[in-house]
Amino acid sequence: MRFLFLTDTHIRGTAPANRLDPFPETLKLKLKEAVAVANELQVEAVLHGGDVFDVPAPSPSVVGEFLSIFNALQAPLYGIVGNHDVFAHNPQTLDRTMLGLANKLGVIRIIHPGERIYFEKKGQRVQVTGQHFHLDLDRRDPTLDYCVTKEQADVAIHLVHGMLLDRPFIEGVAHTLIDQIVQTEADLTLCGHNHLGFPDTIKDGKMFVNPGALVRLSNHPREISRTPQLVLIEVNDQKLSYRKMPLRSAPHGKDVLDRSQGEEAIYREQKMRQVVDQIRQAGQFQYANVHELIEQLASREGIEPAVRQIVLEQIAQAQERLEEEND
Ligand SMILES: [Mn+2]
Repeated sequence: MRFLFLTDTHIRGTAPANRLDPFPETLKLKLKEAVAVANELQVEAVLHGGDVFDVPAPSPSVVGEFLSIFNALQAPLYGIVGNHDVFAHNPQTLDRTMLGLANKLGVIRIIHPGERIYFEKKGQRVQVTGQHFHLDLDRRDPTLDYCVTKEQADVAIHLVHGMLLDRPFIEGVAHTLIDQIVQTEADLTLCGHNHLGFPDTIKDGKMFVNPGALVRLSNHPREISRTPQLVLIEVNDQKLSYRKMPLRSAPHGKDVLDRSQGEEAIYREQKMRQVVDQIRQAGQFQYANVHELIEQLASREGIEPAVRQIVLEQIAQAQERLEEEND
C-alpha cells in the first residue's frame, strides 16, 4: 500500500515579491508532477499537510485552474486545514473559504480532528488522522493535538499543520518539540506549516517527518538551497517505510529566488517585502499581527477564552468583508 504526502502548496495567482519566475506556472508543473507520480505508483491516497491555498478566498479562476489539476488524480486527496486556508487563521471559518468549497465538492476531503480514515488492502489496515491549525496549537498541551491512539489498525499516520521541531526554537515563537509527543501511537507523524522542514527523526520507533513546503515563498538562504519534495509512504507486511522524492520540475532556488541585495541586507529587506506583498494580498499580514496582539493582550490581562474567541471571530468576519469589497 502506498500513500503520497505533500504540504504547503500555497496556491495563488501571482508571484511573491522575491520570485523571478512566473510562480503560478511553476507551481502548476509541480502539482502535475505530484499527480503523475501518484497515478503511476497507484497510491491509495494523496495526503496534504495544509496551506493548500495562500489566502482563504483566491479568485475563482485561480481556484478552478489549480483544482482541475487535482481532478486528474486517480486516488482520493485528503487534507487538513492550514492557517493560510482560513480567515484570520481561524479554522471555524472553513465553510466560507475556497478550501471549504473544495471539501464540499469532494475535490479535497478534509480530515477533521478525532476522525479516523481507514484504508484496507491485502489484509493490511492503515489509519489516517489529522489535526488542523488552530489558535491554541503549540500553545496548549501538545499531546491534545499531536498524539493519537491507533485503533484496530496495523499502521497509523497522523497529519498536523503545526510548528513541530526537532530542537528548541526562538523563545516567544510557539512551537512543539518531538520529545514532548513521543507517546503518540502514530507510526508516522507528518507535519506541514514550517516551510523549511526539520531533519527526519525517529524516536521509540516512531517517525516524525516534515519534508518542507512544496513552494519557496521567501529568499531565506535555506529556501534557496533546498529542493521541494514529496514523501512516498509504503506499507508492507504491516510495517511502514518512506522515502523523499525531490521534485524534478522544481527549478534551482538560485534561479527563481532574488538575492541580488547581498546576504547581510536580505533579512531586513525580506521582512519589508513580505509586508508589502501580503498587504497586497488582502491584508493577511495585518490580520496575523492583530491576532498576535490579541493573544498577547488576552494572556497579559487574563481575558476569558470565550471573550477572546468572540473577538477573533469578529476579526475573521471583518477580513472576509474586506476581501469581498476588494473583489
Ligand atoms: Mn505554509
